[in-house]
Amino acid sequence: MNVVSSQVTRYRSIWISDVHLGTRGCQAEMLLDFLKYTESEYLYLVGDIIDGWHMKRTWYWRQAHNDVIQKLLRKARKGTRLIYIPGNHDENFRAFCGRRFGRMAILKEAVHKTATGKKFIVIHGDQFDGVIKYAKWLAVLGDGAYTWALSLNTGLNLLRRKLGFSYWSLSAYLKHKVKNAVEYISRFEDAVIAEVRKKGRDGVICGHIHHAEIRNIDGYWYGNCGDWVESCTALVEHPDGRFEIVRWSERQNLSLAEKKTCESSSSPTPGFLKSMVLSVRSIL
Ligand SMILES: [Mn+2]
Repeated sequence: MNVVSSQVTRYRSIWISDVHLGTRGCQAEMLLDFLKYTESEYLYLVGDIIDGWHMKRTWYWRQAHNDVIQKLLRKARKGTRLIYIPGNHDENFRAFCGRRFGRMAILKEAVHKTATGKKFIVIHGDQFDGVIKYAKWLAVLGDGAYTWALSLNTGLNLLRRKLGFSYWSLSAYLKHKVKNAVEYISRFEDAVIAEVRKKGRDGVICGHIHHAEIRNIDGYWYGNCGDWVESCTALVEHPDGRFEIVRWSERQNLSLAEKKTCESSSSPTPGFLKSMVLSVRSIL
């Protein structure tokens, strides 16, 4: 049945994020299938892999969730360079940033050098929630205020947590503002790109907002690897340096070797809006 995925595809690099293991919404079987039929030199886990927040409230864990972790570790043992960048839902792992476990590195932020020599920042993206929250002032106050908002976001959320409040997140905010989802996504992207520009890199790869996309923003490369709750998407780099979004559920459903390549698309379409609504509905 799975004509397309009946053989292993080799990529140079793969990025996955927002798997949310430990929640009912996690599409663990779909991810297992993806991991089974793909190989890569680099495999980046771009945050929110295990949903520690959710598990503190409700315990939900299935064999398939174990299998995902075992499969990832086995890939590392067999030679894949596994790089784990914790997100806000698995922030407990941030305490281990800078450590290495065999071939798996845990980093706060990585720089990926592409096959064509470009340098892309790899980051989860929750760092920018604060920037979006205060976006209106920041436009007025400028660059110093931007840096201030970034650190304020981290500090405020640390305090909120100590006081027993939940994290203020873009995802949760979007959930209540679905009508403005498109505008907020573009604000998120702008905030991320501002950081890339500041750091003098060529582009960025992130997750967090559960919306896979490849775009060119003001001459900078923006890639988001999506999620494994609704869309089942991964970002991949081919050996020749081409990037593509792989939509695994679509691949499974497609007959013959018809490949859906997600080209850069900046204009929101009804289909996009529908998937956005579906996606934000599922964000915890
Ligand atoms: Mn997140």
